[in-house]
Amino acid sequence: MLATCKQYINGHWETGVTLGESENPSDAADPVSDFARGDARQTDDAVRAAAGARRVWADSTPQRRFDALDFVGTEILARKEELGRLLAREEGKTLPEAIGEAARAGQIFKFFAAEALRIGGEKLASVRPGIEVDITREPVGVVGLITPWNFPFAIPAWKIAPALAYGNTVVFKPAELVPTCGWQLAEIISRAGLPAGAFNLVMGSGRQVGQAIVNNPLVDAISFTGSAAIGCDVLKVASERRTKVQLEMGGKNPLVVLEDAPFERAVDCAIQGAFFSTGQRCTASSRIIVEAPVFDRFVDAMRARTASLRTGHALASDTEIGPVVSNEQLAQDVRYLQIGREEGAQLVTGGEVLERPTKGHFLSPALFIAQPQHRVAREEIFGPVACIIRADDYEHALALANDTPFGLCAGICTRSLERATHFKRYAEAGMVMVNLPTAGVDFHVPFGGRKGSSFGPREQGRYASEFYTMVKTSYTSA
Ligand code: TXE
Repeated sequence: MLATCKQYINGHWETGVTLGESENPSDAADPVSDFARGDARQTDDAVRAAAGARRVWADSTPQRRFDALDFVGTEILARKEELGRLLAREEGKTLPEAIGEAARAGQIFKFFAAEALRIGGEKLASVRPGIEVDITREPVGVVGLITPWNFPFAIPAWKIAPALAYGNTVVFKPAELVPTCGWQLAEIISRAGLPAGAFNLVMGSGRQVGQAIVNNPLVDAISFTGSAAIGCDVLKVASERRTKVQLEMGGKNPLVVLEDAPFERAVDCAIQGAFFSTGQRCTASSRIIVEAPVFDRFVDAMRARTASLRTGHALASDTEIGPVVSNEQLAQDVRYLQIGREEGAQLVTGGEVLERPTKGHFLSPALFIAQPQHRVAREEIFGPVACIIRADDYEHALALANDTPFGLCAGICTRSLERATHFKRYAEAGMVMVNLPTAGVDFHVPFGGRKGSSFGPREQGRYASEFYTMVKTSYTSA
């Protein structure tokens, strides 16, 4: 049975201008939903509704915001198994990963429910006599939230929850590949007691709906996660209009493995970081940089572990690696496998398109030995494809780790406190992991990168207030 998913505009469920069908990447015979695809006009309606609700939501009490967000978090946590199943069907991550992500979304709403109670300010004495200075934080206004397909609950949650907690109104556009998850989240939020227009869901193509959010002058801030190319387009329009903007755009994250690393743990970190969630994570460890003395042994261990990973239907209990999200993404992965071979990277194992009992986009995890200049070692592939690169020593490994246009996350496996401390200091990334996979972060601390990976204030944790609020300085003379 297909769920029919409508848009949510100004407190009403609305059909779109066309109907789309959301597919199950594990099984073409099991479509997930029919969903309403909106257009620019409907997006403008949603933005106007959000603008109309600005004042009432900005003036709402912290208690009201807490209650709404806490309601959403509580329901998501109570339904995490069911929501995880939907996520696994629509996006293709394995069921345990999907349930974990649903739970994460619930935790994020809970976290920001409490943050709504903690919005504070500062009071300072003026340098002039008889004057007091107050520094307060106010909502930005209407925020446009544009999200990718790879974390269809968690990424929307970490944008929607702080937006509402800090008193903004929202126009949310999920990625076209995962509308059902976006709709499901909206359906829960629609029952949370928000005023009409405070939260709106529009669905459809990036070119129509996404672009209409970005172009609308009533939108005061845009938070985007997706590809670098679209992120740059969003930035251009936003900067012309002087709209506040926050971009998360992926990575090519290094995991450095030193000679003194706890060996099995380093292999676990590399396998987990490179291939889990089918490698479709912006924090995936796609460049595994290994010090020469352990290089051959590490390659052998990785070959054996990679080849033993079970790829299959996201809902099957023995699956470790789910399908690639779509045919287009599979084609991109296969194209990069071809590019890797043509440029002389050595395929160690995997990279085969697999047949399974159901018709899905299955690719066995692929491991290359690559040179740093190979495209497979420089460009974000966003699939189960990783490179191992040899480093002469630690200094060389650090230089290789930093030799990338991206800067989201960087990891190191070592027993040396000195090396770990040095790496934490000199890795050119927004996040650093020591003896941990590059993927897998906490929800209560900042998330974001440097260089080509991110632009604007950090997401998540209390640092989210930098983006979702504006500072006001008031002077009072009694
Ligand atoms: O991303 P897009 P896609 C990378 C990854 C992947 C590639 C393409 O390499 O293979 O991007 O994925 C909306 N104005 N990442 O096509 O197109 C779009 O509808 C406004 C890495 O999914 O950037 C969706 O909601 N919005 C990344 C969102 O932008 C537009 C995660 C992202 O879509 C738009 C996802 C426009 N002109 C993809 N065009 C990561 N690193 O986390 C599209 N959109």
